Amino acid sequence: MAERTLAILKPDCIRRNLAGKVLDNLLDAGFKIVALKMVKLTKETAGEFYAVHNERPFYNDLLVFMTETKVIPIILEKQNAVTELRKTIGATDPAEAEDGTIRKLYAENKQNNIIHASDSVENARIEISFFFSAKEIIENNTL
Ligand code: 3AN
Repeated sequence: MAERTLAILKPDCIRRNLAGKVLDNLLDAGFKIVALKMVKLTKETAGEFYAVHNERPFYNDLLVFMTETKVIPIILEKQNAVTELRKTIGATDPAEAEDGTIRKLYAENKQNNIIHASDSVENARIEISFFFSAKEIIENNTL
């Protein structure tokens, strides 16, 4: 089975009506969508998701931002999906992102950077089960 990773289309992506363009970009890059939904994070759930950053100066602003609108978590599948998705989205700071990456194309700044992607295979597994139950992950994409 190809590797899986988790992406989240963030509130700036939703608010600016860029979800379709970003999904197109991901599909063009060869990712398969395994599962996708739209959910509203609360301060508590966003805080749990970003717990590793809870000492950082931007933590509170990040929680406010991530709870502004619903977000779209997506399980993506591809060979080397974790590394490939990080390459496809580009650096955290869009000013440093490579040309053609999603963040270079659409992100405004380090906070409003359109999309989240898991940073390791282990975190991908944890983040996938944070958002999706086994029942929501359809194994046969031809169904
Ligand atoms: P990435 O999303 O590229 O993995 P992380 O995990 O370092 O980046 O940061 C998580 C999120 O926190 C980022 N996507 C961004 O929204 C926010 N963030 C990271 N660094 C900063 C910063 N210096 N100022 C404001 N927000 C930040």
